[in-house]
Amino acid sequence: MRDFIDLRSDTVTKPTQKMREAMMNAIVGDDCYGEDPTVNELEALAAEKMGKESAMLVPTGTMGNTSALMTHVKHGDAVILEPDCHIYYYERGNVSAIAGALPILVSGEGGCPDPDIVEDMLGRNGNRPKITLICLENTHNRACGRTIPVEKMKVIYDISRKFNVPIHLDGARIFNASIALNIDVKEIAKYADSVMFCLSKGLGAPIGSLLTGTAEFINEARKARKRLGGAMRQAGVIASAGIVALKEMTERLKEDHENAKLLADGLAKIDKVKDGLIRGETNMVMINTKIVGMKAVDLASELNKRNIKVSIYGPYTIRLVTHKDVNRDDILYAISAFDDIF
Ligand code: TLP
Repeated sequence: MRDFIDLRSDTVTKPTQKMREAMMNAIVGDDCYGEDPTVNELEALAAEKMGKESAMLVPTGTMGNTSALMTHVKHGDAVILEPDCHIYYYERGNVSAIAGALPILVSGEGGCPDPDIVEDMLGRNGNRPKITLICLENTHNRACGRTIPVEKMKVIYDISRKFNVPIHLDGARIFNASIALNIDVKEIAKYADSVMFCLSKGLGAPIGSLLTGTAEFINEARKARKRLGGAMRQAGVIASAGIVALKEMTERLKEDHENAKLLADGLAKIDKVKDGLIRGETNMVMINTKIVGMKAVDLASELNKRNIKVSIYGPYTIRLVTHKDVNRDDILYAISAFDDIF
């Protein structure tokens, strides 16, 4: 019997040998005194990559987003969010419970809030809870890893400038977006005031995300991180793997995208599956299992019997994510497993 193929998420990726060696040899200091040279190096590299002044290492993407929310908004303010975005859907109510803000949900095509509605909401800011932040997500997880084209980000950015409201980008997978859109990450990041991105997903690092923005913003965000208990000490052990991730693992994401395409193309050839197939441009494939005639949990269980793990994304949705620890061969096997089930 072959080993399990884990397509639940790119978060399951294990650190590379080079990351493990970097972690073992990392030069460290107390980061709360700003004295960890490896953290400082990673933060400088991250800021430079995003085209921002400054960056802050946090253990998780959720803490990066939460620190950003706490820094951008005051209690009683309102935040525009797309209803399926990670901050609203998964982060346990941090926008209200921690940042004290009222979520204003704005849907739109491909996981991007509709610009016309955003403009309308901001135009009526006088007699409603004051909207002081717009959140975007690129790539968008629950929209099957879809990218938001930069032209669309620019439209929302221009609206935000008109009303003087900042944008926070959950760019957990911004490098996937940059590869798929074939542009530098800076070209995406420039349409947001703050950007969070993760090292621990497709880039393969074991731990770590970065929040980037102006120096003033990041100085404030460091206080939020402290309140959340995320100010670490010899965090260079984590940062060292992150440096390897940023320097060496971004370009290879195109392999993950090719494998997702291979998977989707293979599934599209299976009659019962093809109509339920949801495709993105990056490393995710979803299946609407209702169309396929099954509950998500039942399809996941059939796949599990064939040593394939997938995520259940709703009663009738499963998600499959490609990443560095699955190869072409694994994908071909996964297609054959679907073939076997149907
Ligand atoms: N996403 C995870 C799960 O939480 C769903 C996954 O498997 O995809 N923003 C986005 C867009 C994310 O997809 C995630 C994690 C996060 C933020 C949070 O990152 P962590 O897990 O590091 O807190």
